[in-house]
Amino acid sequence: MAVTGKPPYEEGNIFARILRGEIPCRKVHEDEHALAFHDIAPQAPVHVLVIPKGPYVSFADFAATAPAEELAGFWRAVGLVARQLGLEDSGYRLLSNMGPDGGQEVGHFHVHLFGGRRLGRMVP
Ligand code: DGP
Repeated sequence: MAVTGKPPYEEGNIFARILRGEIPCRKVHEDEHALAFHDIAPQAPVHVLVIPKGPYVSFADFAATAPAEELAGFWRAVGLVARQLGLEDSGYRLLSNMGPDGGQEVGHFHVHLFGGRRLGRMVP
């Protein structure tokens, strides 16, 4: 039988350090459930990362284990950030890399928000 359960959360990951204020970030938004800041290596004119405040390793971890209030608060913040950045009319793209095959590099769940130009087609 497959072993399931919560994957270990590494407290030293870069986004945990940003949340603790140990590393600076260019903050876009912060509330009870989420922090949003500009990506250090932007891939589009607007490239913002939105992260939950809780210790979730990945999307799978967040989706499976976060309380409903945190899930709702986080996704509401994502929408709020997009609106705040003025992207709602022109549109934008949300992306979350999950695990090794998904190309996830930082072990704290995050959503990339891209916008500011007509984005190319998604290529797997
Ligand atoms: P991912 O591959 O989905 O885990 O993306 C991680 C993103 O995090 C990547 O686009 C670069 C960004 N990043 C890495 N280190 C830092 C940092 O110290 N500050 C900021 N603002 N972004 C970072």
